[in-house]
Amino acid sequence: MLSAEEQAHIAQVWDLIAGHEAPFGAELLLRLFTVYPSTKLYFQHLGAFPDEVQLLSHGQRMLQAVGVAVRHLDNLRAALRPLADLHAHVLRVDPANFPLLIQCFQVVLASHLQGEFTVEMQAAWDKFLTGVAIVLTEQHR
Ligand code: HNI
Repeated sequence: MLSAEEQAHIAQVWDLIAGHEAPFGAELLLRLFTVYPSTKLYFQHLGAFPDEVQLLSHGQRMLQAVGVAVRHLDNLRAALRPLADLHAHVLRVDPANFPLLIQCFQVVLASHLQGEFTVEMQAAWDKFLTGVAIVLTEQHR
């Protein structure tokens, strides 16, 4: 459960991302694939080195889903149900990958927002993204 203050931190940071989902998402994926190459296993259909167009396109879809989550903080499970089914049953993404993505997400935020990205904002985003990851992985077997 997120406090009112945590919700405000999430909304404040999201306001800076909204409208720029594609470039933020592409940078996130580039960091994820570069820092943790094992994550590329799930994206083999994109080839060994996904190009900018692929990164922008998938990055945008991923960040748009984060935007949906931001708008449904009180009801993440219902809002993300189709995506949870996809990741757990179809893509079968190992839950161990999610903390790697969360770490890269925070680095993207910190590198863009610099001093504006306070420790309280990082704590709120960590909690929020962990909540999203729990929903996307809890059906994994
Ligand atoms: Ni994820 C597809 C959102 C974590 C591997 N993923 C999607 C789609 C969205 C999405 C949206 C597109 C769905 C569709 O087309 O209907 N993924 C998210 C979110 C997170 C996340 C919000 C975490 C916050 N995904 C991960 C992780 C991995 C991952 C950690 C693996 C390392 N996702 C995939 C793969 C696909 C995917 C693989 C399919 C890609 C494709 O090209 O079809």
